[in-house]
Amino acid sequence: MSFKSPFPDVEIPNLSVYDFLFGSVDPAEEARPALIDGASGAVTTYQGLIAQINGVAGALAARGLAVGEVVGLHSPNVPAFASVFHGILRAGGVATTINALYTAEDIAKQLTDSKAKFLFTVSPLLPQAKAAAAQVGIADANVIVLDGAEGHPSLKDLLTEGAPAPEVSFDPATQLAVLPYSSGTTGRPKGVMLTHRNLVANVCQINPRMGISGDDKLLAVLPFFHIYGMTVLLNAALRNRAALVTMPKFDLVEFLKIVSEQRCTYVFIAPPVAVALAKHPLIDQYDLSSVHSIFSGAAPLDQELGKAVANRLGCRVRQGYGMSEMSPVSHAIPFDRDDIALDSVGPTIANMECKLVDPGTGEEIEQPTEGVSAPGELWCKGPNIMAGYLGNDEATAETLDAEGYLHTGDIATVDSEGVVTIVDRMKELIKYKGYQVPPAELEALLLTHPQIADAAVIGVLDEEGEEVPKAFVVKQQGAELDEAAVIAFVAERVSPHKKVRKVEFIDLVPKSAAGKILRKDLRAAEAGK
Ligand code: 4UU
Repeated sequence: MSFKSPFPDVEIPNLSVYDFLFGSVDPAEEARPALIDGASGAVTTYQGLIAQINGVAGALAARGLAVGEVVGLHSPNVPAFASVFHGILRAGGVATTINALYTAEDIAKQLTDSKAKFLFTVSPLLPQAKAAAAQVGIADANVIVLDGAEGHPSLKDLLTEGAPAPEVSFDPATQLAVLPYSSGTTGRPKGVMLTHRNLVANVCQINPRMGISGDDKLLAVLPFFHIYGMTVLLNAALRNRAALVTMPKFDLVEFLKIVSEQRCTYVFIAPPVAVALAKHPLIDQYDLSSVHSIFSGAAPLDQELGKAVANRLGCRVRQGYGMSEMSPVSHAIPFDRDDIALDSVGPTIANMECKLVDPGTGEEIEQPTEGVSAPGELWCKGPNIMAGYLGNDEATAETLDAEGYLHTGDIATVDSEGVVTIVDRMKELIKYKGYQVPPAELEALLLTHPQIADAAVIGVLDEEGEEVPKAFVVKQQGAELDEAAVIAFVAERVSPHKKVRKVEFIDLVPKSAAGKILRKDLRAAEAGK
């Protein structure tokens, strides 16, 4: 038996993301701040944001963007991100958001795979963006630099053209809105096909649980390019007419300064920030009394750590769980429930049902009538589940079953009340500070080293309890190679979050008869150390 959300179903309107978020903005809401640049304090009102969204949509349509065509968006969190993101969707385009830490190689791969026609970036990231665009044949005139750069149109150029937003018509239930990249349960990053309906649904599903209101000022330091920031910040916050205070990257002092100066009320984080909030002496030097809630997701939150943050800041702490393939949220501790353990991810959100399946036997694990169930792989079904992976039917079939359940690759338990706790991850994926690190990519790179005969990469916990990528390396015979050399070799070739941070030399990578790396053996050996 599957277990259903304990909450009643919510209605999901059949609207495009733009119509859902901005179709009903009333005159009183137009003057409210939608985005505040954390560094400068510059405000974009809802009216200003809507005008910019339509301006971007018009400029893209005038340049020939057709419904269903893909646009790359490669930028850290700045207010203009929202105008461009929603402008692309408003024009019927599909936004493929690109990690701001990516190398030119990573960017080129995503642009090629998604067949992007245009690329938006910012001047500090232009060298890698330009190299990638050149590699895939996107002309300079179609590489738009938000803050301007010689030889490229800027956002201002697009907006001053004054082209009207196009009249587009599409079915929100099937029309793709975004293509974030995720490695899913195995292999390289793949385009996750999320429709307008998927995104609208997830906002409707989480809205009653997260308690974001028009009076809130949310700190937007979690990247908008990642699905967590995209849905919870760019979509849910704007739907509720809250204000988003943007920060392009995490820096503790800057973070504390902005929260206290802007009087932020609701702060969305990944667990590494919780560590700083619980322990760092600097925290006491800032007035953080405006914060009523901290919400953590993207990696496991420790219960004691969560409690320490709540006590120190005198605020609510909540945890949610999600996955790009689920738009992303499937579980969240409701804002109005103080009694749910902080190391759980709460009950299943509305309109969803789940199963726990024993990965060894394939048998379903029953929800207990009292206590906690045995662990099993979490499968989820609902209107927020992706349409599939772009151009990869095989990966889609491995992840989405015939009944519509998404196999998350995470191991969880459920209790009699329906509260789910994530206890392990069976898939390959490594999370470094909440960012995805696909081990397959690092293994392929390690194999290009002339002195490496074979390699496997898994996630291990470092001294602070944070997950980091560790490489198990088999040297070529007679090779002179040490840990530092392997770390440096990878670091020179990948974006910073994908660096290998630990290395162990072994004689043989454990593999199945079919040649698949037996990561679980490496993980078991690691756990026994
Ligand atoms: C243990 O990380 C995400 C989405 C995170 C998210 C978003 C909105 C969390 C709460 C929320 O409200 O997506 P991906 O695709 O980058 O990574 C998905 C994987 C999961 O399969 C799981 O392994 O990240 C891990 N993960 C978590 N693990 C995500 N959240 C959690 C969590 N505890 N709370």
